[in-house]
Amino acid sequence: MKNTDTENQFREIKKQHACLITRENKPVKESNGIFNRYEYPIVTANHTPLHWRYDLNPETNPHALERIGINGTFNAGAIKWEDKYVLCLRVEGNDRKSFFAMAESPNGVDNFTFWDKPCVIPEIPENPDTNVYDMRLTAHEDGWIYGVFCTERKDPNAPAGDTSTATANAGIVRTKDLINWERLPDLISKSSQQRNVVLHPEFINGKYAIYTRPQDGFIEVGSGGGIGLGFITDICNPILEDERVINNKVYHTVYELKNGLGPAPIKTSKGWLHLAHGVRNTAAGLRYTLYMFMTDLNDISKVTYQPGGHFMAPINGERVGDVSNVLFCNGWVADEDGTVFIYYASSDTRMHVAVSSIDKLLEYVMNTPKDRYSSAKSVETILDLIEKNQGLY
Ligand code: M1P
Repeated sequence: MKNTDTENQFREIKKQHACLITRENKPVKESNGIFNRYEYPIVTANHTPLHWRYDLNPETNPHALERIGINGTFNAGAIKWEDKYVLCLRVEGNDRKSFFAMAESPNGVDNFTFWDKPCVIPEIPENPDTNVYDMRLTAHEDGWIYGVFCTERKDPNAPAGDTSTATANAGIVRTKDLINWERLPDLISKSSQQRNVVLHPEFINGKYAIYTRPQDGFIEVGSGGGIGLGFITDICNPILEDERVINNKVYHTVYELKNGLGPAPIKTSKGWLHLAHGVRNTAAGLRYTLYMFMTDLNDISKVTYQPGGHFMAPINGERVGDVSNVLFCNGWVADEDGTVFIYYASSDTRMHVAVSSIDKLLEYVMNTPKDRYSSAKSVETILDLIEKNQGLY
């Protein structure tokens, strides 16, 4: 192929990429009043920079072939940084390895552009990570921004021939500029497996408070599976103390099998707002939905409100992807005017945004009826509302 043909191909590829990443995103009309979804996913594999994927030199890539494939961009941590909405995405390559990369938007809903290079996360030399994913970003009152993520390694005790069994633990990094990351030791806890670990933004009695999700096996939760809370005296020697489950899995709810905290909670005048995922089993496999709860400002282990059922569940195209029927959220941003940008991923494939406000989320969490754990009680709850609405319909 002539160089000019290749150059034309690259020109076209660049044009399409530019169109995609600058596409305007608008809220969809349908809404339950609590939040608004947006028309398009905000970050997909196709949004990743072309210079990560293509050898852009026509001499060495005469057929303009993609050299490094990206499979998905999902489960992003989020933070407002220098007036930009910044996501720390889990980017998964075609080789199945996940890594972190930052993308920023001027308005929180579109025009997400990746930073020039993926994040370089230092490894622990004596125990390197095989796969890293799902970073939660917390701007802590100690002045650092922490990233707590899942680090996965082959289980050293897996029987010979078992190439799947893994161990998961919480890796911890911190930064002052979102570019240079300092790796701290991994979380030291009694549980053999930890995922969905999230640092609370404030000290509690002079200690770091950290939400956990202990479980017995990599897949099987066993006696674990709920959202735990524990404390760390020295973040540079992160030994988990006094871990206890504060929000448990419950039979026949949307968090029947397991649950895990999403992003770090948002402080409001009424309590700490939490967004989490709940998992239940179905004939079609696991279903991940998002739910909310609130904890007490003076006692963060005390759940004060928890609406029944899911807050968000996968709909339409969100249902389908590499791991279908999954919504997962580990990043949100609360603006000073009360707007809340909820960054959620669908089916381990792509990122979306839904927009709400602190007022609406408080109203939702404090006034949505609780799960009363039986069909008869659910009917009673509806009858109560019908009664209240007499003369209004
Ligand atoms: O595939 C769905 C999710 O499964 C895991 O979540 P959890 O630890 O709660 O089971 C994670 O691998 C997560 O990244 C993934 O989205």
